Amino acid sequence: MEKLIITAALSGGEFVSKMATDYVPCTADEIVDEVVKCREAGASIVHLHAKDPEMGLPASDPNPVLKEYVERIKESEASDIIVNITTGGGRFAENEVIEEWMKERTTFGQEMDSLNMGSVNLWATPKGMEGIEKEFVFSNSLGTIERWAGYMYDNGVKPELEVYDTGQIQTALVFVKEGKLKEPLHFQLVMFGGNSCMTPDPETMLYCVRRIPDKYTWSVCAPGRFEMEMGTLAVIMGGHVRVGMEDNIYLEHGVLAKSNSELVAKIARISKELGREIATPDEAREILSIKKK
Ligand code: KMH
Ligand code: ZN
Repeated sequence: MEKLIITAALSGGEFVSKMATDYVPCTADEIVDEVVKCREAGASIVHLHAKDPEMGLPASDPNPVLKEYVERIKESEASDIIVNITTGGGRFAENEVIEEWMKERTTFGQEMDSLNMGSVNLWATPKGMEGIEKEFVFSNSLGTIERWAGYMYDNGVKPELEVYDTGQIQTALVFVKEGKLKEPLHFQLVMFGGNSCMTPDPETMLYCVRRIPDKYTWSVCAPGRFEMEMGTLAVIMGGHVRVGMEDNIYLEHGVLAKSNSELVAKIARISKELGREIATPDEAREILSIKKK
């Protein structure tokens, strides 16, 4: 079986701050340190959000923060890791502002960006933001998806297609036919089981995987307590896995992860025990058809 690509989603946007766990990396130093540790533990991709350095809430001016993270990572011991920057999360700014952010955000030298493939209602309440969940829609219109994919392709950035519900796989396949997405696609199945996302269970994963043509690649991210279970299933089924504090802050029941690298090491250990080796960043580039920048 193809080697396993592990993505470390270090810190997330509004959902994970110091109010949730003291261990979430928030400063540029902490982020770079975590990237190096995650690379050592087996991650070949790191997924980044811009944090404010104090509390770890979303940075109010995210692009300079993200640019600094990328530059610092390129100078670090983990300089070969594939950097994947969010184009979601923290959407509390005006639409025009967000559009400008996203256009500029594809130019920081990263090789991947998340591309959210449809709209969902907010599935949980970020700590400290109680009350917003009833009105907030995580909005990703077809026009937005098309434009943001265009910005990525213009700058040689591969979109990672975040799928929150099964129909969004179909959106991606239609976008290929319409020339708005380029093959080979790479999907990230977001299996949260909140009231607006796919349920983290084997049946749903199988349903999704059967709808993704074999020539494409896929990964699973299961925010919450099913992270390792769904990750293990993906290991067995030939998919790839994303772990990290953006999705899950616990190493095991009641035990907070002190570093993202502990979560990376756990899924790497499970995979190796099951006979599946872990991909290096260059091997991940080969599997995902990413040209090194
Ligand atoms: N927060 C995750 C469930 C993004 O950053 O664009 C999905 C995600 C999306 O990582
Ligand atoms: Zn994210």
